[in-house]
Amino acid sequence: MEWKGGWVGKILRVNLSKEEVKEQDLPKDLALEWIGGRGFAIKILWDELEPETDPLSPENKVVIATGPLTGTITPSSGKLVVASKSPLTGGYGDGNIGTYFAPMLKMAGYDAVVLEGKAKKPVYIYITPNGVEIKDASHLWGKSTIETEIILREDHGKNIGVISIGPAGENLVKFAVVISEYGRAGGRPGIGTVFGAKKVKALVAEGWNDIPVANIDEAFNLAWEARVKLLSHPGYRKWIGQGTMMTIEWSQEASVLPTNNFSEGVFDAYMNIGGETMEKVYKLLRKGCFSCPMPCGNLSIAKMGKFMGTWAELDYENVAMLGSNIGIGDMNIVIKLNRLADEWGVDTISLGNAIGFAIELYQRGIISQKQTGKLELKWGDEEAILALAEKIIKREDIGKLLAEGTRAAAEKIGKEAPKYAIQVKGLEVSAYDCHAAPAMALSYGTSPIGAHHKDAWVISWEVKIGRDKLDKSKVDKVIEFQRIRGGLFEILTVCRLPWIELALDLEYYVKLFHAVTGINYTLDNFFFIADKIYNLIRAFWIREYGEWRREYDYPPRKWFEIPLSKGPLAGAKLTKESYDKLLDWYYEARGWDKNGVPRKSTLEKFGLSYVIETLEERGITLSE
Ligand code: PTT
Ligand code: SF4
Repeated sequence: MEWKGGWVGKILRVNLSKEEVKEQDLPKDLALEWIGGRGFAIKILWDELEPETDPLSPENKVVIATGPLTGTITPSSGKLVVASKSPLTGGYGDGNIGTYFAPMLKMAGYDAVVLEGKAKKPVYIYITPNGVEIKDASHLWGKSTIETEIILREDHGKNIGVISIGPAGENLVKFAVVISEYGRAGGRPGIGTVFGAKKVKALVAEGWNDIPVANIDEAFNLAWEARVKLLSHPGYRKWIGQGTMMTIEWSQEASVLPTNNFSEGVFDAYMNIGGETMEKVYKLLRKGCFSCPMPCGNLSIAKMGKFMGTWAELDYENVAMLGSNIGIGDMNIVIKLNRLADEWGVDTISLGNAIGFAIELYQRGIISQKQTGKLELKWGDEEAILALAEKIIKREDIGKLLAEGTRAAAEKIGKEAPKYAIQVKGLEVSAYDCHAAPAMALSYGTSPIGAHHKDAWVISWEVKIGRDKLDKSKVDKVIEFQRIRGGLFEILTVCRLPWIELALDLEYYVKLFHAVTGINYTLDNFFFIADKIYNLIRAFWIREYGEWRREYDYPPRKWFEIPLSKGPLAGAKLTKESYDKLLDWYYEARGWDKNGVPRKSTLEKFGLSYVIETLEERGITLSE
C-alpha cells in the first residue's frame, strides 16, 4: 500500500547531547499501522526506551508528532501530540496542543520530531525546509512562555509556530506543560518537565512547502461540506461565544463541578465564573487554531480589582480547577491565576489540584504553618493561594513537595494525606467530580495517561442514562469513547471538538483520510489501531512499573470514603463493589486478565507478540 499524501515522509531526530540533527525516512509500517500522533509516540517510546528509564535523564525521549490530516484542509487540523515517559506518573504520558507549530512543522518537511539526550546549556530548535539549527537559548531561560514567544517572533518573524516551556519546566515541576500562542497548553503529565530536563526551551518551525494531498478536489469538497455543516449547526452561535466554558453551568446543574478539592459537586458562586458571565463581561476576543471554523479560544480580561487589565485564555478545566476547586468565585482572580499558569507553563488542572490538596490538609490539621512557610491556607483566600502557587513553581517550603505532584506529596506527608490526593496513577483528576458518576470514574481509572477526561468523557451521557445504573453499557461507552477520542482523533491528530460539540459525523474523517492520503481505511480499521495502541500503552506502564495491580486503575479514595455533603446529591459516594464490577467488565472487554494485564492472545491479535517476550523477561506472568 502506498500513500499519496498526508504524511510528508520524514522524522527529525535531534540529539541534544551530541548536538546532532538527523533526518529519518518515515517508516512505511509506522505510518500505515500507527498513523500518527499518539500512535507514533507509543511505538517509538516502547521500541527505543530502555525499561525503567529515568524520565528526567538524557535517556528519556520526547516525541512531538503530527498526523496525516494535521495541517491539511480538514477542519480544525492544527493539532499536535507531545509525549514522553512521564516524570509525574512514571508511565506513558502525552498531551494534545492546538498550535500553528503543527502545520508549520509539516510544511517544514517533518511529520514528527524526536528529542534525545540532554543539552549542555539551554537551547531552542529552529526548523525550516532549509535546515535545522540547535540555537542558544541562554537569553530565554528564566523567561515566561509569553515573553519567550514574543522574543522568538521578533527574531524569526511573525510567520512561525512556537512551542515553549516556562519557569515550571525549567525548575522541573513535575506537571509542567508546553505552551503556544500565549494560552494553548499540552502535555499534562509533565512533558514540559522533560523539555526542562533536556534544557530545551522552545521549538520554532517555519515552513512553506505544500503538504501533499492525494485528491485535492475530493478533499476540498468534503472540507467545504463539513464547514457548512458546522456553521449551520444550531449550537454554533453558543459554541463560538463560550466554547468549553459553557460546561461550568452544566456541571453545577449536574452536581459534578469540583469544589474544595473535589469535596462537593456544587459551588455557590458558580455564576460568577460561568460561561454566560464570561461571555457577557470578560471576553475580549475569540481565538482559534489553524484551519478551525469554530474557534473556541476565550481570550478574557480582568475587569476589576488589582488585576484589572490582566488577560488569559479561559477553558472549562482551567476555570473549574483554579476557581471552584479552590473556593475562588471571582473571575478576575481566576483570570490572574490562569495567566500565571500559562506564563509559568504549568498545568492548570494539576496546579488546582495541588492547591486544593494543600488547603484541605491544612484545614484538617494534617499540615501546619511550619510546612506551608507561614501561609494560612483557606478556601478562596486569593493572597494565600497566589503565594502558594508561586511557592510551587519556585519549589519553596511545601511548594517543593507539591511540585512533585499530589501522589508523591501525599506519600511523603503520610498520615491520612493520600485520602485527599485526587489523582489516578499520579496524574491529577480533571474537572469532573465522580462521587456519583461511576462510569466517568472508570474513564479516569482506565485512561492511558492517568486521570484525564480526554479519552472517555462519558459523564454527560451517564447523567442522562442514570448514574446508579450498573450494567455493561457503561463499560461499552467508555471503550467506544476511548477508541474515538483517545484513538481516532489522537492518531489523525485533529481536534475532536467538531465531532463532540457540533456533531460532525465520524465518517467525514474516514473520507478525508482517503482524500488526503489515497488510502481506504474504514472506521473499524482505525478502531483496531486504537485498541492496539491501548494495549501497547498498557504494556508500557507494566514494563515501567514492573508489575500491575487493580488498585492502579482505581479512582481517588475520597470518592469512596467521604460522601458529598451539599446539593441535590448530598450523601452520594462510589462503592467499591460497583466499581470493581465495572472494572471486571472493562478488563474482560479489553481482553485483559483480572489484574488488568493484557492476555497473550490479546497481544497476539494486535500483532504485539514482541511485547510478550519483553514482559516475560521482566518476570511478569501473562495469561493465555
Ligand atoms: C489538556 C488540558 C485541558 S483540556 C485544558 S482546558 W479543555 C487545560 N488547559 C490548560 C491551559 O489552557 N493552560 C495551562 N497552563 N494548563 C492547561 N491545562 C489543561 O490541559 C484545548 C482544547 C480543549 S480545552 C480540549 S478539552 C480539547 N482537547 C483535545 C484533545 O485532547 N485532543 C484532540 N484531538 N482535540 C482536542 N480538542 C480540544 O482542545 P493536554 P489546547 Mg491541551 C490555557 O493538552 O495535556 O491534553 O491537556 O490543547 O490547544 O489548549 O486546546 O476544557
Ligand atoms: Fe482549536 Fe477550539 Fe478549534 Fe478545536 S475547536 S481546533 S481547540 S479553536
